[in-house]
Amino acid sequence: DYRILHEADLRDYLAGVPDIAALLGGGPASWAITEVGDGNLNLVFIVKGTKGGIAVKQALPYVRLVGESWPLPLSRAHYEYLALSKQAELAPGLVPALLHHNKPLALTVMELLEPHIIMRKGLVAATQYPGFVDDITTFMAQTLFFTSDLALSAAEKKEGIAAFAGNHALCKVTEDLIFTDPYRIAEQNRWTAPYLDGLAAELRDDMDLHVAISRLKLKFMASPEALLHGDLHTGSIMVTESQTRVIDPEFAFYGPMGFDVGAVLANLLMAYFASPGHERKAGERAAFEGWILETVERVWNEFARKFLDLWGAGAEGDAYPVSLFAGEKGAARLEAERQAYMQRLFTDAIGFTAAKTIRRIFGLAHNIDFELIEDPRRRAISEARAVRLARAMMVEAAAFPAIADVTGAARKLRDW
Ligand code: SR1
Ligand code: MG
Repeated sequence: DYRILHEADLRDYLAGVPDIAALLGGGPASWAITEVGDGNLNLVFIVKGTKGGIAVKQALPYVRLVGESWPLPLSRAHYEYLALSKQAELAPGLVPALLHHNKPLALTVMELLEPHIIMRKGLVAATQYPGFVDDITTFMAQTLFFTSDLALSAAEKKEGIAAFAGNHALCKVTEDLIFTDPYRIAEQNRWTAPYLDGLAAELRDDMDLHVAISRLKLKFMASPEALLHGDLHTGSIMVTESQTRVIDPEFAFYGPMGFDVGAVLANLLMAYFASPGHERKAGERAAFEGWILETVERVWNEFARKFLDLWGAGAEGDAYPVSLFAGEKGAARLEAERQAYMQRLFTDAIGFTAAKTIRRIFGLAHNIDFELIEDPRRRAISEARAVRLARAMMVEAAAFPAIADVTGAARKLRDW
């Protein structure tokens, strides 16, 4: 029954869904319908009636950014719906409310987030979000911990993996666009030429980097640690100064936790490196850049603290059986092991942060943090600094044992 819904079809469709029609109010003819999707994949409509508004997302059978030559399964809309349902249960209030889902139409109706904006746009405008760290770290700690073997029985965990296993076409997009194409000649790659031509060639010839990105790719493909959002960049987060809502989990699958954490860190760091290229009011630049780096540090530190608190609060997953860590000796050993686990997760997150940065500068899908810097020379300077840090984080991971080492290196590159 799938068909692409244009404005008139959508109006008729919604008129036939009593709860939604009642929520909107007035007659269908009075509803204002606008297509506002500016992402890479889908249609997004805002519908406003006399009483209320909704957001409607419909998957297209192809990649919107490229066109019909690149087909993409509609099933991603259902995986997104499943992931949003799970996230709403684990991190209530941090995702939009689900109002209606039609699997054959690959269509989901959600709460209209107003006056929220896409966080990336706010960061380009140097807006600070005081509640962001608390919200995003709660979202990540809750969704990652409670879908992992630390909290679930082996059977529950394997059922979770199976429920999302069919979303492999979306995983393949990530495997190609993040972990492979930026490091080879690929038709869809682009970068700020001619300034970054040399750096692009360096990356294609850097075998240490190729080994590092391939290890990360393997980790992404073969480590079903938890249910990931799968695309947790600042374009998948809507904010006001006091509220945060995570949207768009269509890339959800069971993968390595560090991939989601790295997505958040990478996009904050890119906002930091892009900042010198944007017009800022006097005093605003230093304040914003200071806030961004402090936010990078707090995202890791508060995520790690919340994750460890959940683990320490009597978790009953099948990994680390309580019976193996009895008594004082066991408790001390388990505590040391938890610290070691977080250190491994940090190392993963740092690698994925680097991978997520390089793909936005040399791959197909770029971000407005850099793209809105009009002067290509200034843009290239910002991008090259971000790539220098990313390359070091990927290849010399031992030089970044703590998050302060990342922000310290970012600061040095910013002033270079
Ligand atoms: C072809 S899709 C390109 C990118 O858009 C999405 O937001 C994901 O980040 C994907 O890699
Ligand atoms: Mg998206």
